Amino acid sequence: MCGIIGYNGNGPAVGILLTGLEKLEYRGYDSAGIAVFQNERPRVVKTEGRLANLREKIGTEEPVNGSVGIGHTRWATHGAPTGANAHPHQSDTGLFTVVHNGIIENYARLREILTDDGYTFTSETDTEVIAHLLEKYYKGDPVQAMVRALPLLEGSFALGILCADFPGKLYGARRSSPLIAGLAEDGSFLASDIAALLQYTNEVYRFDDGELAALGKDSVEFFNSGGEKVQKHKAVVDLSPESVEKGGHEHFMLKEIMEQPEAIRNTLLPYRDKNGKIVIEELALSPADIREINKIFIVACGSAYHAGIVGKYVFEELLRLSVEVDIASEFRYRRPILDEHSLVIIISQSGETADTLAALREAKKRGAKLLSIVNVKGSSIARESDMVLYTKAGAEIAVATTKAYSAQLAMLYVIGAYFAQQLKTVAGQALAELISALAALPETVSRALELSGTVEDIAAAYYTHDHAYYIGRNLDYAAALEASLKLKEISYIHSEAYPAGELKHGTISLIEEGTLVMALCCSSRLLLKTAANIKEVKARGAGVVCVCTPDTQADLEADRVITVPHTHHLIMPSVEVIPMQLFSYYVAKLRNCDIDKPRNLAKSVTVE
Ligand code: F1P
Repeated sequence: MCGIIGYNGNGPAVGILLTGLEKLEYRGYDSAGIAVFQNERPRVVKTEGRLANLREKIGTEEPVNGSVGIGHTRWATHGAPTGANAHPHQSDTGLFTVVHNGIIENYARLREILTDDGYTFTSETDTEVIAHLLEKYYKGDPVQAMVRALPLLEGSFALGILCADFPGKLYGARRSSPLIAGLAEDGSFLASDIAALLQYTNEVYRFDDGELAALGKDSVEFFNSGGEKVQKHKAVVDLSPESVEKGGHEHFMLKEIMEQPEAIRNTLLPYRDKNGKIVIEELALSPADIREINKIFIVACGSAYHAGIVGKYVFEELLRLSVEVDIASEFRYRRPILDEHSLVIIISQSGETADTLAALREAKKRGAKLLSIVNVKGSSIARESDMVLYTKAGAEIAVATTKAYSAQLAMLYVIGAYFAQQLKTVAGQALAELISALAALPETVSRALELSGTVEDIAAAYYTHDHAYYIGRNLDYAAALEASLKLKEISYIHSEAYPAGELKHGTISLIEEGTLVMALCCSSRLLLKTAANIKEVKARGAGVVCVCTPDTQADLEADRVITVPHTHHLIMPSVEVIPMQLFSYYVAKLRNCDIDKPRNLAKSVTVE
């Protein structure tokens, strides 16, 4: 939520800040602003709406000159997305200028105290208290002002700060929200995410929780929360500048859909040895440790949660172990029953999702074993986990995830197959079949992507609908959850996913002439059951699109059929979700939606 950029160098800051914000716009895009030191005073330009509005505003005003500045793209939490609430925010005298990502939970109380102290507020944001607090505690040293002011804040923050007394410096601080610093030939940088820095450097310093930094034109100094200097090591990020560009595609989402075979291939690659066995060197679990696990919890949010539901079906079938899947924001507050025999698997693309991180901490407190599946190296969840397995989806920019979800599924299959191998819960031949289907998955997904044209035609037939219902049983249902979320988040069509057998317990009352039902029918074991449910909705006038395999095609009474390649039944979700992602994409395109940046959403949800 919200993107932060900071620059201190010799070049013109305004262009660098705006280009950086472009790369971070996926994090929030309801308003934007910059502050640049001009004649030794920070000059602020901000406006509601997309970054394009800010560019336009800057273009019509007197040129913003200067080579030190901060910028922000916002996802509103406190106060509507207006120009007044856009960041940066300044303290009363303009001494401190601040951009913030996160939430200050005790801001109302702090605002009262600061108002009593005589400070005036010009916005409804929680952020403004930070600027005033810094001014209140300032005695000539901005780092010391941070040391005194920041512990008074409850909640989360990543901050970019300018102090008018030090026009040659830029300051940063972090608690729970992501922040990195970089040093390149052209100057020093602060950013929420490496995407904004890749064109300058791929070597970054990651702020640990509680750390502060002061950035000069060619220096980055780190301090702990007490203001003592700390030595930091640079981390090298394995991403190219091109990986955060569209590469000829109209949208990042389509590019990322097309990159799925590679994302899956790269994710699977390290884990299959030459004898066709699964090896996971990063797992600090002996066969005896694995045998001691009596329950698995999978905890995540959004699409990562949907990947977890696939994981439940896969693990229960392969391991005959009970698996609970929970939404992180529920899990963290429901006092889950965990002990040292529980394995908690945390799934997160960004590794920064606030609820998922809090769920991880809760599980840790209760003594469970912790294994995380994360896409972003060095992210908070990765750093706080006992064991981390990295998906190798590369940078994902479109807010609606596709390739990261597919990579998460691939990783869950690897874990399932590995545990089954260690626990000997699956016969050798059956396990070998699963592992070889897994090895062939990138190729199978490539073939599913060839259905793009067929799916585009079907999207053209249904894109005007206002409602859609996705149905399926077992793993088809797990895939339906993700398929339905994709449609609603990018096309704004109301969509729900139901277990096919459950529809008649209420929701079928909504089916009427022409209602769109997407039926996922890739499980041959349950085909006849789902086929009967399709008949039920057809009898009530629904238009039905079926996703099936060559073996499950017969017996389906559908208006349109999408036939995907067949693979091992446990990994069918990875294949059937492909045309569903494409369907959502083409529907959203026909409805002229902002596909990569759907309204009200943000890619990295760092608030509760
Ligand atoms: C979870 C998630 C994503 C979704 C969107 C909002 O994020 O729900 O699945 O696509 O970007 O956040 P994460 O924990 O997997 O980063």
